[in-house]
Amino acid sequence: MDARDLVRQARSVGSVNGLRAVRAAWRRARIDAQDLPRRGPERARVPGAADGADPLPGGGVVRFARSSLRVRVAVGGAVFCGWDSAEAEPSYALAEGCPEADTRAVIEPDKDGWRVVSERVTVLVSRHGAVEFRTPGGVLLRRDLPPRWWDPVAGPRDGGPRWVQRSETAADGAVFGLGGRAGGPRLGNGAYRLWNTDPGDAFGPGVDPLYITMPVQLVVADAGSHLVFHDNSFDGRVSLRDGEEGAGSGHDRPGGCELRMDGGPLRYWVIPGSPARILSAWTALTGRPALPPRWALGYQHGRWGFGTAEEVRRIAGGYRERGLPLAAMHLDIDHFDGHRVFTVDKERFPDLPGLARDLGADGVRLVSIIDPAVKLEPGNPVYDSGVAEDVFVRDARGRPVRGAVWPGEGLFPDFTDPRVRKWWGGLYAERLAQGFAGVWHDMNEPVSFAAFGETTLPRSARHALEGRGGDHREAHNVYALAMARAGYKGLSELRPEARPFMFSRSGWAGMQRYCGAWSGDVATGWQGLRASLSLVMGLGLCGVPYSGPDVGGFDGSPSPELYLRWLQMAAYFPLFRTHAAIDAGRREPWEFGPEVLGHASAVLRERERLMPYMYTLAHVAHRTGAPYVRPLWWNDPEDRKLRACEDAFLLGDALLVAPVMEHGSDLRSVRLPRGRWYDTATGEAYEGPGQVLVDAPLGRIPVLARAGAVLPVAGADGGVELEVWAPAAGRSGGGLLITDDGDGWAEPRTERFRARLVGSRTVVEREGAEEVGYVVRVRGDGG
Ligand code: NBV
Repeated sequence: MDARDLVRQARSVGSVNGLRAVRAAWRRARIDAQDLPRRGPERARVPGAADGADPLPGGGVVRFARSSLRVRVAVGGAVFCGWDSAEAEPSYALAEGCPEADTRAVIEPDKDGWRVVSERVTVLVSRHGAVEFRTPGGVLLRRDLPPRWWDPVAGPRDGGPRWVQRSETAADGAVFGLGGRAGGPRLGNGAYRLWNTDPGDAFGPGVDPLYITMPVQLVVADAGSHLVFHDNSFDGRVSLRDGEEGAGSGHDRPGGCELRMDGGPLRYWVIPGSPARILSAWTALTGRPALPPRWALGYQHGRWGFGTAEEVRRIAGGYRERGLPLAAMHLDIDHFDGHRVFTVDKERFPDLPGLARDLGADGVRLVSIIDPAVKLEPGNPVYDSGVAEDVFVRDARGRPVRGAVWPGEGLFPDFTDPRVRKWWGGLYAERLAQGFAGVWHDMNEPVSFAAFGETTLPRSARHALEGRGGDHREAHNVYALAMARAGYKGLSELRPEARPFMFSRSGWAGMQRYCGAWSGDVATGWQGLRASLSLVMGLGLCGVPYSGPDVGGFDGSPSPELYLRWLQMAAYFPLFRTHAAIDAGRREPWEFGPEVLGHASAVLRERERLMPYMYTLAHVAHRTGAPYVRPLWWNDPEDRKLRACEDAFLLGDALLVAPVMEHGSDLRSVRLPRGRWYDTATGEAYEGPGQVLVDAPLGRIPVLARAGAVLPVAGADGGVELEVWAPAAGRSGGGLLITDDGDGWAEPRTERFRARLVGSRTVVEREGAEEVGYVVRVRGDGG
């Protein structure tokens, strides 16, 4: 146990009845000691030599002495590889099962094995089971070496053999993804665990893993980019090693990846292409991101410990009186009755529907926390109905698994059972009746406090896994994903006219179909600010575009400067929410002095002004999987300097945001992608690619606009206007506006604009229309 574990345990023991956490830890250890199948003698296995191949739709199957490999190219260009007869289904990640095979792709003999040629990628399988993915031009994207399994000698075991796969990627490759990681966005040399984990304390960039892990890697290299997804929810470890160019004898040393899994199938998908194509194919496979209601793109304020309805009103009033925009307030577990999920403390919140109505009149929604564990307490209606419906996770001997949670001793619904999801989804009726407009799912890694060992369920705990049956080793990482599915379905059925608004602390590949995510308990400090950018960018590249941090950090008290810098950065994130722990300092913009208040108010107003653009980006993410927040290399993946840049991001196609990440700094060096960029504050033009110094006084962070960009923004009267940045000579530009009713399911309206120079004048046109139809404001030097 390291020091951090000790601190974590001391905290959880201190904060929730220590005895309970000790008991839960013992119980967990005992259950696993009794029931977790022991790892007996094992025998290592490799595929051995190939003895033939058979064609099948989309490719074929190669038969080896001790395994087989199915290669199947799907329509859209994603390639599936399944060893040991692993099929693409069943899968928690795939949105609609396995996509159809691309029947044009066929397997054929090659000099050292077989090859499957498809439009975007050629797959080569060697006689010993190495698999290469090459571009149509023949350049190597990745080479997976023959895998190795450890089979139990005593016959098949639940979960299957452990296995390891080593892979090589381009020497210049950069790796992103693996879910929400604090130490990225670029993932350097090191080991990354695949096991959703509550770090138990506020975290910074050094803490790994966190709440959302995913076996999803986006590899970006000069030769081309690809995404690889190992569809396996077991505990695992990814070790990454940077490549080196021209090392030793002048040859490149490829980048290395080793993936070790504790069980589950060895099956994976490879998606080659540009970053935009990859995200599109990835979200076609695992589901397009849910479209949040429009209000969820506004600024939101949470707090663990508002404590009373009066305090909620006071804070909302504080925003109103100062003319500060506020879209929602988030109630935490302190509004529950004794921390019990789906209840209300009637003394401190006597009339929640009334509160929701009053706030609603000012355009402020209420959002509720939801924890998965249900207090074990006969008489508690949620518990009673859960028992009646038999929804709780049991151990291998059929006894309900008890955990230590906020309300006391609790049981955990088994969301991997469709019956349980249905029951759970129905419970959201209570939240809607209380007037809540959305929900956030917490503690769903899932967490059970423990004085020692892991703070989750025993690995031997049984789960339905859609009727297949299995244990927590397989269900753990998909627990929150399945909970999100239950909540999303429940909300959509209970209130069919509205789009569910939901974000979650934990999740897995495919979670974007149902919800977004937030940072969890990011530490108050400059490192926490940095970690929050890493999380948002990394999640976006894994297909989860809607996320954001606790602005100001979860714990302690940020300095006025740090608070403001955080607010300035997060104003360009999809989820823009301040939130903090019960014992943390204040987070209201007016609590940091008049200077900060003035600047904060400018930030909140700017966010309001950008709403038409943000909402357009929400639709773009929903349609194409492209995240709102993108790395600088998004359109220039071959620019290595951009790949190395971790302190700035693109917001859609039009804006580049360079947050201030250090104390006392009023200047930012900003790396620019190619093309002309305007400082939106001063109008000064810069030419990329390159690095420039841009003023960053306390009142603002550098935000640059791409020349030619057409940005829909809110005008002074609230109507949409077009902010157009003059194209550079000889170039044109454009932009999009996507609008709808702000909620519901009606088809949105899409308008496309083009900007070009006529002489020195910038002219804007709307595609397919005579008139632009909006007030146009030209900025930059071509106006
Ligand atoms: O519900 C209380 C907190 C919540 O405020 C926070 O956002 C979550 O990440 N929750 C964790 C549980 C307790 C954390 C110590």
